[in-house]
Order: sequence, then structure tokens, then C-alpha cells
Amino acid sequence: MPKGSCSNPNADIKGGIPKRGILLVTGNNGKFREAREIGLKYGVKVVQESTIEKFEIQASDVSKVAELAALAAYNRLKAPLIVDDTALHIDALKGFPGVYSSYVYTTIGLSGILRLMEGVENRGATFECAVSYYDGNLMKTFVGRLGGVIVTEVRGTGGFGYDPIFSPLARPGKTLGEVSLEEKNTYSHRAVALTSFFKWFTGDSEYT
Ligand code: ITT
Repeated sequence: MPKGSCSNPNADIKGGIPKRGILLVTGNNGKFREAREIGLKYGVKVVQESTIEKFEIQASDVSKVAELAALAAYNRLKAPLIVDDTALHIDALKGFPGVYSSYVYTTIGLSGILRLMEGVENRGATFECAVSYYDGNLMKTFVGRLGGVIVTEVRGTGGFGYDPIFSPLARPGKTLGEVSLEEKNTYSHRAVALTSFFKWFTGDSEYT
């Protein structure tokens, strides 16, 4: 199925593995690449849907944003789908940029965040990711978090978004921009949320 198609994601899956498909509504190719790899482990083909824009309300938590975005996307596409809403919360900035993460990234960017953090001793931060599934009937939301620190300079060319300024506690000394996609997928906020989703979706979990 071509990228961005909005018909049934199961339509081009002909037996064997993967056995099922799911649309991921996102304009962010980095999210899609990570989700595609995790989906394959569970026999699920993740199909990126980027022809419609993810509807983003301004709410105080990622679960609410993801659920409303899933509902809005379903009303357009009429096919089972997931959306991923992610926020970076910086402790010393009282959780900022949080639900404004996308806007802040495209306005002040990584260098703007580093400037705000100049001379700040408490570098703690958390990524929070909510993945919401909606099929016109059932809404399910899965959340994952990753703790780490904001480093003092941009490091690494891997990943996307805030990855080059975030060093996870799981990998001290390295930013997410300096680790492989495979490694990020073993402990990231997105991997935790998506793993719970895929386990539920494929019937392999306590969620069923
Ligand atoms: P969609 O809404 O189309 O899915 P987006 O990039 O706007 O794409 P979010 O609102 O969820 O998605 O992301 C908020 C910001 O956080 C945005 O700038 C992302 O690039 C960034 N971001 C999301 N996940 C990330 C991750 O795993 N690592 C680093 N930055 C991330």
C-alpha cells in the first residue's frame, strides 16, 4: 500500500507475517520508522497515514490529546487506527515544553531549549508518549515514559526531534541521537507504549 493511503491497512497483507495491519496517523516519519520495527516483532504491519493532519487540541495531558486525535482521524478515515502524542517535560522548567513540545521544537528549537537551560543544575527530564487506538467502537490508550537528562550541547545525528539533547537514564553518557533505532526501541517511551498496544492488539497480554 502506498504511503499515506487511507484504505484498510489489512488490504495488502497476503498471509504469512505480518498477519495484521494498523494505520498510524502521523506526519512524523521518525515515529513511523520506530513503530514499524516494533510492529514487525508482533506480526503487525504499521502503515503510515500522513494524508490527513493529526488533529491536536491543546490539552494538559498526552492521553487526552491522543484520544481526541484518534477520534478525529477515525471520523475521516473510517478504519482502525492509532495515533501517538509525545511530550518532553523538563523538571527545571516545571514540565515545559510538555504539550507545547511540537510548537517549541519548530520555534525556538533545540538551541532555544539549551539556552533556557544554561547554568541550570537540575537537568532532569521525561519523555511521555500516549498511543491511542480507535476503531469506531473501542478506544484504548497506552502510555510509556522515559527518564533522562538534558545535555549541554546537541549530540548525535540519529533519531529525530529532541533526541540529540536527551540522554536517557538507561544509557548514561549517550543522547538518543547517538544510539541506534534498534537500541532506542528497547527502552523508549514510544517502545513501552507501543509494546503494550501490540500485546493487547495481538491478544498476547493481560489487557485482553
Ligand atoms: P504528529 O503529531 O504528526 O504525530 P509531531 O512531530 O507533531 O507529529 P508530537 O506532537 O507527538 O508529534 O511531538 C511533539 C514534539 O516532540 C515534536 O517536535 C517531535 O519531533 C518530538 N518528539 C516526539 N517523539 C520524540 C522522540 O521519541 N524523541 C525526540 N523527540 C520526539
